[in-house]
Parts: sequence; structure tokens; C-alpha cells
Amino acid sequence: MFARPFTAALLLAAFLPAGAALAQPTAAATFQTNDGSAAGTATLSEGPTGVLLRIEVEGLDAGWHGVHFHAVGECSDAKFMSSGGHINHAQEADKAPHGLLNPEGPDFGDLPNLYVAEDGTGKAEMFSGLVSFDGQGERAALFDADGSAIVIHEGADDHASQPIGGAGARIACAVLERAE
Ligand SMILES: [Cu+2]
Repeated sequence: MFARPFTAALLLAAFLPAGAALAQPTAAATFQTNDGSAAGTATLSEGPTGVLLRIEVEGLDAGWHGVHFHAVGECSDAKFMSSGGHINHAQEADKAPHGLLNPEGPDFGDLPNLYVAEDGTGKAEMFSGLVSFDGQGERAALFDADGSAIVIHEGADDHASQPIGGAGARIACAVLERAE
């Protein structure tokens, strides 16, 4: 006897556009490589306890790569130094050492590593309970005055050593932009 209302609910869900059920704000970012080539996207959703991040990249070297939120929303130079350091490395007052596995860390920009397959594509969902879009829950704000970027590094982040877990050069960068 419950079949009919259950079916109706399923149909309703099927016709909602993806994301329509979420009232949370979203943001997007497009990665570029050091030579300016497009290298995929990231989409971000503000949740009640942090930010969910979906990354889909292409054209990168295979293997594990460190990924971080960097403090400035700029990827204008080839080595992406304009994106600054990790989010709270710029502010001496609340600077914590880098590393999700560091007993003194983490810094607010820390994220898990991304794996890129032999064909150069990588996909991952990551979650950070350390940041927010606008300071929700007193978490660091990604959309502060100078914005933020997501940077992918050449090698894996060991999640402990300073300043960036030995992850090496910055090979892709994406400026965060609010979705309208
Ligand atoms: Cu980094």
C-alpha cells in the first residue's frame, strides 16, 4: 500500500536538477597547468561542518599529488607563486604547522593527496573541516578579501614535513569562484 507515495517521491527526486536539493552555497574552479593549458575543474560545496570538494583533472603526470588551499585567489604566473602560501601560513598569529598527520598541525589549507592515473586523469572527492566559504563556524574563509586558490603539487604530500610536506613544485592552479 506504500508503493504509490514512494514512487511519487522517487519521481520527484529524479526531476530535481543535480544540487537543487542543497541550499548550501557552491563554488567552482578551473585548473591550469604551468604552460596555461586547461587541466580540469573543482567544484566546492559549503556544508554544515566544512567544505566538500570534487576534483576532476586531466593532462597531469601519473601518481600521487599534494593538494592544498592556497591563500590568494590568483594563478597568474607560470609557477603559481602568486597563489601565496597555505591559507593560514600568511597570518603569523594563527599559523599552525603543515600536515594532516603533524601533531602540531594541520594548517587550514591541508587536504588529502590526489591520485592521477596513467592516462593523466584524476578524480577525487575531499572534505575539509578546516575551511568555509565566508567564515562559517569560525572556520577559515576561502572567500576573504584576496580569495583563495587550489594548488596541485608535483609530488605527494607526506602530511608532516615543513612547509608543504615535500610535495614540490606547483603544477596546477585554480582560482575559486562563487557559483551564481
Ligand atoms: Cu600547496
